[in-house]
Amino acid sequence: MQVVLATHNAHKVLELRRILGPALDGLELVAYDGPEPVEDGETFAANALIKARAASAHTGLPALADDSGVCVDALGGAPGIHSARYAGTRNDSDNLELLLKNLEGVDDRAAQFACAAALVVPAGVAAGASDVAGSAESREFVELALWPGTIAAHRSGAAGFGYDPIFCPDGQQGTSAELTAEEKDVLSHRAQAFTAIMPIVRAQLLG
Ligand code: ITT
Repeated sequence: MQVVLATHNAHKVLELRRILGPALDGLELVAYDGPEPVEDGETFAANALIKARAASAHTGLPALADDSGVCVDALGGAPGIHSARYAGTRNDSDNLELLLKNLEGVDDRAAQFACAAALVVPAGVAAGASDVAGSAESREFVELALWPGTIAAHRSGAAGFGYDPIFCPDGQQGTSAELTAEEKDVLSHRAQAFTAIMPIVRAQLLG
């Protein structure tokens, strides 16, 4: 069965293909290039559902979406759901530099990456072989995961994307941009949220 991955962020696609790996057995993950909805939800979960609903409505397929960002305690949770455009445009380097600037002289560097993974199954899609007719209602599921850490004073490391060069995960030596892909894929907010939602995806779509 096909499942559309409702993101335009190539870094997320790369990470999710690696993370999901064998959990995709029997499912075909297809890219989404349809219209981007307005992300006007107030939470990661609400925005992940907005993206999954839009991709499902556009394609008629079950849709998976990711809404994520970094939440800094000393900034009241900012940039949070606004992480992708914190500095005004979708520029990872500008966003990261603005966050460093806003934390200059701040001692409390506690932060967390957050990821909401959403699944939307359109009406009529069968829940496995035993459900011949499929549900008359669409079905929606969300899993939220957090990855605690601190914000470094300077950028370090070249792997990953976004805020990785300044995010130091708790229990690790450096930033998440200094982890190998294999290490980040086990620890990250994205890995945790999608690991939690995949059994639901499989039960809903494959029975
Ligand atoms: P889609 O909405 O198309 O999925 P997006 O990049 O706009 O793509 P979000 O609104 O969820 O996605 O914003 C996520 C931002 O949070 C992303 O652009 C990064 O700046 C940051 N982010 C999320 N996960 C991250 C990670 O694993 N490492 C570093 N930064 C991350």
